[in-house]
Amino acid sequence: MSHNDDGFFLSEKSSKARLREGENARKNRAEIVKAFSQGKVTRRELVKWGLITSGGLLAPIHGLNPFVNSAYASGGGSGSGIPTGAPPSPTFGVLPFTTPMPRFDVAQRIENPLTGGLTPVPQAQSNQTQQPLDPALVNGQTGLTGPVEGRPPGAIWAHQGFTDPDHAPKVGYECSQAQATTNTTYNPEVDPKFNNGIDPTTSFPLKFHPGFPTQAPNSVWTFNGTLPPYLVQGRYGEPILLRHHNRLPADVTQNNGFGRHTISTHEHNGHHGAENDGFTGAFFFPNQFYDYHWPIVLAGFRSVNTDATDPMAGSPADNGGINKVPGDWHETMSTHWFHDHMFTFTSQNVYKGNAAMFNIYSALDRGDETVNDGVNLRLPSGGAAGASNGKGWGNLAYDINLIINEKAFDASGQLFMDIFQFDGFLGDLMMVNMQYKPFFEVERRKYRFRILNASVSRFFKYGLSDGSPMIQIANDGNLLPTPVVQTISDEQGIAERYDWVIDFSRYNIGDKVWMVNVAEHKDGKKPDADLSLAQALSGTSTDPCVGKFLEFRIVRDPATPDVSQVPSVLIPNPDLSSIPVARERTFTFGSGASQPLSASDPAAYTLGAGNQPGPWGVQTDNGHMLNASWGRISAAPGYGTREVWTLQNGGGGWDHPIHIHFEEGQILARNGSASNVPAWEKGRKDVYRLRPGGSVTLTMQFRDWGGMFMEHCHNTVHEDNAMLVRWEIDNGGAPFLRPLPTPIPAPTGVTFVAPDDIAPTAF
Ligand SMILES: [Cu+2]
Repeated sequence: MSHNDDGFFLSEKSSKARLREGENARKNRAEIVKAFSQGKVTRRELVKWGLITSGGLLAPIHGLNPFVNSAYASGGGSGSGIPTGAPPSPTFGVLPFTTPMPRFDVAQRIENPLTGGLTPVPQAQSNQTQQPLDPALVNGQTGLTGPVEGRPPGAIWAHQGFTDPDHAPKVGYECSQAQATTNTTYNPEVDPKFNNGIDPTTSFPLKFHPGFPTQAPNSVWTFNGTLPPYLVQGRYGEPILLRHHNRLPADVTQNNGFGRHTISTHEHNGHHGAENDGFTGAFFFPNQFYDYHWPIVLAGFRSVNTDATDPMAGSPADNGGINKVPGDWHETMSTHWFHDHMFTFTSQNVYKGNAAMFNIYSALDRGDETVNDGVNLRLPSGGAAGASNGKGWGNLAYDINLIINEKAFDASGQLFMDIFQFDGFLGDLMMVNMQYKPFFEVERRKYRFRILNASVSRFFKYGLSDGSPMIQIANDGNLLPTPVVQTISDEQGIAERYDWVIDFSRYNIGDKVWMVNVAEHKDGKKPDADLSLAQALSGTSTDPCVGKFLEFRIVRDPATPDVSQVPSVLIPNPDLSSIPVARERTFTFGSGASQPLSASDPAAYTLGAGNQPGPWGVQTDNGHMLNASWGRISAAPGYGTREVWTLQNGGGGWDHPIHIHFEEGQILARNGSASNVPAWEKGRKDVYRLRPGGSVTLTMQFRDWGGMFMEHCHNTVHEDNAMLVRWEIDNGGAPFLRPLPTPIPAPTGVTFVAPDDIAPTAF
C-alpha cells in the first residue's frame, strides 16, 4: 500500500510553521493565478520568468509552489522529505454529516416561449439587436454597441429545425450565470419530507455548509448565482428553449482569482444541432444571452420510426399516458448535465459553479413508478398520486440527483483553485449537491440516484459502508441493456453519470449507512490506488476525500407500498450491424504537443498569438501530436454513416475520461478485445475512460443534425490545456457547409474565419 506517503494536501497534524509556509506559498501562487486568469500575464511570460516550464509544468520554486519540498521537511521516514501540500481547507469546526443534503432547485417552465413567454421572442437566427457595450468589455472604449445575443449570426448558426412542428420550442427556461447570492425562490418540487425537512421558503445562503462562511459574489458563479444546484426536467417531444443570460462582471479582473466571464453552455450529450452544443469557440459575453434550442429527439428520427407508430418511442403525457414520437427508442436517454465549455477556461468555470443537471423523461423512463402500461420500466421515482407536484411524469420523491465533487478553500473559507496544476486539480473537501459531507433521510424502500462526477480532475469509486449491494441501471445518459449488481462501483471519471438503485428496505428505522469513496488520489493524473472498503473506512489514507462522504439516515416506512421495479431488461442497444463501417479513425491522447499558434488561429484570440495551450495534445490518425485549436478540423464523418473510433491513451502515467459530443457510442473493445468490456459498459456511453496505457474502440452513427462538435478529455484541466479536437459532420442536409467557417466571438459581434487547418485524414 502506498496510501500513507506524500499527499496532495498537508495533514492537519502538520506543524504550524509548515502550515504557514504552505499558506504563504499558496497566496503567492494565487497572485500569479489571478494575473493569468485575468489576462494580465501570458503563459509565454510565465515561461520566460521561469515560473512554469515550457512543457507547462510547475517550476519547483520554494515559496511559490506549495507542492515542492519544504524547508521544514524532516528528511526522516521515507527519506525523501515531506513534500509541501497545499494547506488543508479550513472546516471552521464543522463535523461531517451535520447538514442536510438539499435536493436540486428545479427550473420553472415558461409556457409558449415563442409567443410571449420569453422577451425578446426567440428567433431562428441569432438576435443581432444592438445594445451599448460596457466599456470594461472593450478596453475602456465608450460609445460602442454589440448584439444582445452572443450566438454567432446568420444562417449557418440558425437553430436547425426551429420551425418544424416537431422541433419548434414548446417550453422555455430562463436562467443567468451570476455572482453568488442568496436563493429566495428555492423550489425542489418535492414535499419537505423528501428533502430532509428543508423549508424551501426559508432563504438559502450561498454556503457550502451552514457553518462555513458565505461565499463572496465573485468566489462562486452558479446558475442564477444560487445553491442548491439547478435542475431542468425535459421530456421527449417537448423541445426546449433555454435562454442563458451572462450576468457576470464585465470587468474581467473581478473574478476572485479564477474563472472567466465568457461562457458557452454545453448540454452534455444532447443530440442537438451544433449551434446549441456549447461549442468551445462560440462563447458569449457579460450582458448578452444565448438561446439554446434543445429539440429533445430520439436519435434516428429522420430514418427510423419516422411515422411515430412505435409505442416504445414516446414522451410522457401529463395524464400518465404516452405521446408517440419518431426515432429509435433504443436511443432513449435519461441523465444529462450541462456546464460551461469556454475555450481554455472550462475547468475554472465549472469548478466555480457552472454545472447543472438535466433529466430527460420518456415512455420507458417516465418518472412515475405507478404507471403500469407495459412500456414504462417503473424505475423508482414516486408517482403522481403521492407527489407534491402531482405530475404524470418527472416525479422526484425517490429519484435523486447527486452532484459529487470536491472543493478547496483559502484560509478565510472562500473557494480556491490553483489553475497551474496541469496534471489536474484536486480539492480536499467532499461535496454532495455542493454541501460538505451532508446527510440524507430516506424511507425503507428503493431509491434511484443519478450520480454525476462533476469534479475537475478527480475519479471516484463508490461503495456502501456495510458492503451491501447497489444496482447500476445506467451509465452516462443511458439505461443499460441489463442492470448490474455491484458492491463497489467502477471508477467514475469526470462527467460520467452512474444511475443506481439502492434498496433501503433491508435496514431498520434508525439505521445509518454511508456512501464511501475508495479511489485514492495523490495528484490529478489518475487514482493512485483503489482501496478496499475496509481500507477506505480505516481513516489511514492521506487523501482527505477517501472514506465516508454521504450519510443515509433510514427514518421511516413509506406512506404507500413501493411499487417501483428494476426490470431484468432495460434498454437493449440499437442494432448498427447492418450499417457498413464507412471509416475507422484513431485518436491518441497524450502530451508533448508544442506547435505555437499563428496570430490568425482562433485560439490566439483568447490566448494571445504565440501562446501555446499545451502541454497536452491529441494525435489524429497517427499524425502529429497537436495542441487544441477550435479552428482545426480533425475529423469530418459523413452524414448518416457509421464509423469506428479508437481512443488511445498516449501514456500509462495518467488516465483520461474522453467525451465525444453529440452521438452515443457503443464500446466494441478495450485494449483491442471485446472480452475486456465490463457489463456496466455494454450500453451506450458518451465518456470513455481510457485507463492508464489503455484504449477504447467504439462505434457511432452520425445523423439527424449537423455542424461542428468536439471530442476532448473531461479532466477539464487537460481539456483546457490542449487535449481537445473539433470534428464536424460532412454534408448531410442542405444547410451544412463543407467545411464550416470558424466563429471568432467579440463583444461587438461574432465574425468568422475560414478554416485553414484541416487534418489530412479529416474528410
Ligand atoms: Cu485527460
